[in-house]
Amino acid sequence: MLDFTLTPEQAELRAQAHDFAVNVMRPVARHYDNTGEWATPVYNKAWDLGFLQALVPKSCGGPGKTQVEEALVCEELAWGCGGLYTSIMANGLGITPILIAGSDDQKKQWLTKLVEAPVFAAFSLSEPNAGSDAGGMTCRAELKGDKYIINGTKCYCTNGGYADFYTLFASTNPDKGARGTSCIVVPRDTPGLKIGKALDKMGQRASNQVELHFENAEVPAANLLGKEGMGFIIAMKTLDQTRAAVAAGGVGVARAAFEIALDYAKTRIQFGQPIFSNQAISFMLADMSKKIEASRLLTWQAAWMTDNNIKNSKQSAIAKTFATDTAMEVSTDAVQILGGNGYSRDFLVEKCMRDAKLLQIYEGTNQIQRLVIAKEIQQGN
Ligand code: COS
Repeated sequence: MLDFTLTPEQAELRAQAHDFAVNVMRPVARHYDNTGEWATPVYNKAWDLGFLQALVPKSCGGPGKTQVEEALVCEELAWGCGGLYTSIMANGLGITPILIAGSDDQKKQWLTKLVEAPVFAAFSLSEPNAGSDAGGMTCRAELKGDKYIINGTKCYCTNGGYADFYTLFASTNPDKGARGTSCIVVPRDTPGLKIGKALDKMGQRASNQVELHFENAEVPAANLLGKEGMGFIIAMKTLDQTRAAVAAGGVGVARAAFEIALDYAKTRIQFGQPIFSNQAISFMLADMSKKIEASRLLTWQAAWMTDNNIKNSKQSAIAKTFATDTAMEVSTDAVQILGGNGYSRDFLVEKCMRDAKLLQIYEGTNQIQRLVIAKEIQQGN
């Protein structure tokens, strides 16, 4: 059976997210983009509506949304503001290792926090010398008695400056490379954990990415997720699941830019007619629309596969690459269609273009996605 119809509940959820994007995000998007401040009032409201904790299962008191539902919400949030969207979406990324590998007790311990208050979790994998080569990490977690002693540096940790806890990937056995990594939940108030300076970014300036410095930071051994040595697999499985939400972000940013460009093309008069009447412009818009529709279908497919426990490494990498490349292309073309206006801060398309760029980089660069796709097709998947 193949059916693209949303259930009434899903349609309602999408409408609610769109409403939030229109009334809460858009009015302040410029402010947070200019200042880079942490948008507490926006996130509090996102929590009231259940978006911040969307993936927390019902068994832990959360909304228990599916990945398809998360994708519906994320498209609207990214339409509202690429930076604010990232902070909300990355909470799902932060908790997914716990959803995948946490025991029932660990799920209750960590995930109920997100239900009780607008709390952030942060996924911490990248290091200064281990970004795309995630298996090459050097951050070390040594088991001593009933504690892990952690030393090393992490970087680009989204929400890291404001998170209550981190799902940290560290090496528990450096001799075993990727197979020697483990995932450990680290509370923010752990002595020996220092939060570094926030990255000053080109776009998505409302989102927060920091370095984390560990100096003999001690956490209980009970915070290990799954077994020692499973960390790399947990990270890969997490990214398979969460890349659909990034793809959805690509669809949202692209749609935001497209709508402005379409409206402009229909109303901007040159040579006595709307510029849409020029095939050079209308064909650009047709291509933009084509790519957005395709991106959304790929996004839904990747999310649906996660919801149905079907391995989707290839499909989620395809969706992430296609949709975020689309966001970059569409927003760049939107700036072109608006000309000088597009380059000015009076219109949102320049912000969409800056925001789109990060989507092609985070949660695995689009070059890494192509590597994943190539490996998968080589294996006949
Ligand atoms: N699901 C389950 N297991 C997986 C997997 C997946 N999606 N992908 C890889 N694995 C397993 C492999 O099967 C292999 O297992 P064995 O040790 O039993 O053979 C192991 O993990 C290592 O896999 P592989 O050899 O493919 O690892 P590589 O070091 O070649 O790296 C890439 C693979 C490049 C895909 C990985 O390092 C990666 O995804 N990098 C990008 C990381 C990223 O997204 N960073 C952004 C952080 S979030 S902001």
